[in-house]
Order: sequence, then C-alpha cells, then structure tokens
Amino acid sequence: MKVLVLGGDGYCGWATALYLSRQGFDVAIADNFCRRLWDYELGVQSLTPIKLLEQRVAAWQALTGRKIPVFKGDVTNWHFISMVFATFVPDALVHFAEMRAAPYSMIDREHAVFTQVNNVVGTLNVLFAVKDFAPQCHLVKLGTMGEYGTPNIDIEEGFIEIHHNGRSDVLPYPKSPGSFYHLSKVHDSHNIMFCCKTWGLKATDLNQGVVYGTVTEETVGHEDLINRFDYDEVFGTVLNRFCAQAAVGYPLTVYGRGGQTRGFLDIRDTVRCVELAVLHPPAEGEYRVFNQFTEQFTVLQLAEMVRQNAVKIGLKVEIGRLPNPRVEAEEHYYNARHTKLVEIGLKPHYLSDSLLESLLKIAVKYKHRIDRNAIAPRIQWRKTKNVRRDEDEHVLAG
Ligand code: NAD
Ligand code: USQ
Repeated sequence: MKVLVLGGDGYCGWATALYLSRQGFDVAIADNFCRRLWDYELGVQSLTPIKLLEQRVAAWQALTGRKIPVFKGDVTNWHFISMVFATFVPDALVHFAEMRAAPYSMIDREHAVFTQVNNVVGTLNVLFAVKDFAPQCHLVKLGTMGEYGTPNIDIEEGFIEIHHNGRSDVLPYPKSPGSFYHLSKVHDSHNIMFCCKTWGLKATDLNQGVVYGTVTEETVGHEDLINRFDYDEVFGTVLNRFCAQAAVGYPLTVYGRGGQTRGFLDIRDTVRCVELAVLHPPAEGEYRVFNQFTEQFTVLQLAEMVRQNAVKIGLKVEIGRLPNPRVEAEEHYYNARHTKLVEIGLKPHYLSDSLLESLLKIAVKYKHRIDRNAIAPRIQWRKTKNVRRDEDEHVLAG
C-alpha cells in the first residue's frame, strides 16, 4: 500500500514514516522544512542533533534497503500538492504538515494569520487533491484533543447524542479550543467532514493528545535517524520540557496551579495508531474521529513524576510555579473517551519510571545543547503585546 506522509521531516512524521516503511508500506514524504525555519526564527534547536532529510532517508535506505522518496514543497501551494498526488497517487495519506505550536500562534497577528492560513489552506488543498487525483485515498489527518477544550462533561470521540426539545440527533461534539492553533484544527475538522459528506471522501481525524518521548525502534537504529526533541517555550511540549529542565537543574515550569489535565501518549503509540487507522479505513463518505491518547495527567503530576525519577539518577530538581502565560482552566473536570483505537488493536505504552529515566538520560546526554534562555515562557495569551526574542535582545542590547 502506498502511503504519503505530509510533514514527514517533523517530530511525529519522521517516526511514522520510518515505522510504516519498516512495516512494508511504500512510503513517500512531503515537507517544506518550515519547522526547521521556525527554529531559526526563534533562535532555538532540537535538544537532539537531527540530520538533514536527505541524510536521514539515505541512512534508512543503507540500513534497510527501503527507499523513501522525498517531495520538497509547500502543501499550501496547489501546483506542488497536485504534482505530488499525480506522481505518487497514494492509497492513504497521513497529514502532519501543519504549524502545531499553540504559543507560536499566539505571538501576534502575523503568527495567528500564518498559522490559520498554513493549516486551513493546506488541508483544503489536500482535500481537493484527494478528490481530483486519488478519490479512493484514505485521509488520515492529525487533529488534536485540544479541539474539545476542557468542558465540564465527559468528552466523546468526535460525536455526541443530543436530546433537545423532544428530538435527538448525533452531532459533532462541541468545540472550545484554547489558541489560534487549536482553532485551526477545528476549522480543518469542519472542512474534512463537509468533503466526506459532499464528495464521498473517507477520512479519519486523529484527535491526538500531547506526545512525549523521542525514541522509536527505528530512530534508534543509527545516529543519522535521530528524531527531534523540542524543549523550548514555543515548540517544547510539557513532559519533554520538564525532562530537559531537570537535566540542567532548571526549576520545572509548572504554569499556574498545575491542575491542567491533558491526554498524553508515547511517540511509539503515535506511530502505531496511525498504522491502525490506515489498516482499518472508514467507508466511502465516512468521516470518523478517534481520540488518540493513552492516559491523562495533570501538569503537577507530571512534574512530580519527573522530579522523583530525576532524583534517582542523581539530579537535583525543584518544582517551580510560574504565573500562567496562557488563558486556560487550571483545575477542572476531565474525562475523555479513548476506546476506538484500543478496539482495533492498540496496546499502549504507559508512562513508566523506566521510560522517564531513559528520557531523562537522553536529556542529560545532550544537555550541552540546552539554551536556558529558551525555557521561560514569554508569549502571553492575554491582551499584552508580545515581544519576540530577537526584538527582546535588541531592546536589551540598546
Ligand atoms: P512538527 O512541527 O515537528 O512537524 C510538522 C512538519 O510539517 C514539519 O516538518 C514541517 O516542516 C511540516 N510542514 C508544516 N507546514 C507545512 C506546509 N505548509 N507544507 C509542507 N510541510 C509543512 O510537528 P509534530 O509534533 O510532528 O506534529 C505533527 C502533527 O501532529 C501536527 O498536525 C500537530 O498538530 C499534530 N499533533 C502533534 C502533537 C504533539 O504533541 N507533537 C499532539 C497532537 C497533535
Ligand atoms: N504547560 C506547563 N508548563 C510548561 C509547558 C506547558 O504548565 O512548561 C502546560 C500548558 O499550560 C498546558 C499543558 O501544559 O496546560 C500542555 O501544554 P503543551 O505545551 O505541552 O501542549 P499544547 O500547547 O496543548 O500543545 C501540544 C502540541 C499540539 C497538540 C497538543 C495536544 O504542541 O500540537 O495539538 O499538545 S492537546 O494538548 O491535547 O491539545
């Protein structure tokens, strides 16, 4: 089966492309490397040293004999994406190619507009490309648990039965996202659902929780295959950040009261969930949603787990408490259903002491690459003007 991985140079995309290739799928990658450009813009880099995509796919071919063709270009460019589809004609398409950092989307008007144009226009192009070039292709789209927000009722998998004035219907679950980025995913979901209904496309929206870890069976095979590990305030996600902070003795950055609860999963489960979705396609015209996470934690619980495991390997760790730069509930009800992927075969890797210890050891191994100035949160959700790091440094220098 031919699977096109859009965003295959990124954190989830690279791990997924290799995993699917090893499972025997014919994989191609498309990416425009904007993620690497955002590192330059923000003045940060992955904790782990990652190689150029050319080196990565060459190393994979040398190691396994499996070739992964690469298409370089922007999904928001119709000529590019239509050329990719006409050339590769995928049976399934895994769409990771979006700007995925909530803080980046909240920097200012320019970044909010960029995020929504990049994500919403990119996905619209993908939908038209499927319709025009590969109508049988199954679109597997990465959404986010953050589309739902934190309502005071149980969260269902995409749809909820509503009884109203004596009548009932099954309708999309209400959305209450918390950033311009999360909003872009809601807009995508509506567009995808509409195209399934109108054109008979088939799509799976994977509402993924926060991913942690960096190692998969494939990426440990050779140093040229190493995956990225973000720890900075913009692209770093909470558990990976806490591990990097522990490695350099930086007090763990718990925002606000720390009762924020989210769904989490190991990157090894991300790649398996995508495979399971690809292997079990929906019917023609069907738009379905899977909630893709394995466990839920509060931010404070994670900080405490990191602290305990860090102490075991001789690190001194304090839990810091920072004013929350975001506008979000800091203590709330959270109970999100996540059974559909388990029903089709997911066997979760739960967060364990051994996994935390190995993540901490990776962070310690590369701690010389950590810039402590990239850790503190500067981007504010509230109505203040955000100052970018380069401007900040300019102001300080002046
Ligand atoms: P990432 O930023 O590491 O990777 C995204 C990749 O897409 C990058 O290589 C980037 O260059 C590419 N890309 C972005 N816009 C593009 C465009 N217009 N044209 C071509 N390439 C483009 O992000 P990630 O962490 O791998 O996330 C992948 C997807 O999974 C995103 O859609 C994200 O919203 C979703 N997701 C991620 C997480 C997480 O914790 N990392 C959690 C839930 C959902
Ligand atoms: N948080 C802290 N301290 C930190 C970083 C984060 O307390 O140093 C808190 C945040 O305030 C938030 C929670 O941890 O309450 C999660 O933040 P995050 O940055 O780890 O994750 P988030 O911004 O939600 O975004 C990430 C990915 C995004 C994906 C999302 C899944 O970057 O692409 O969509 O996780 S979900 O959270 O389910 O929406």
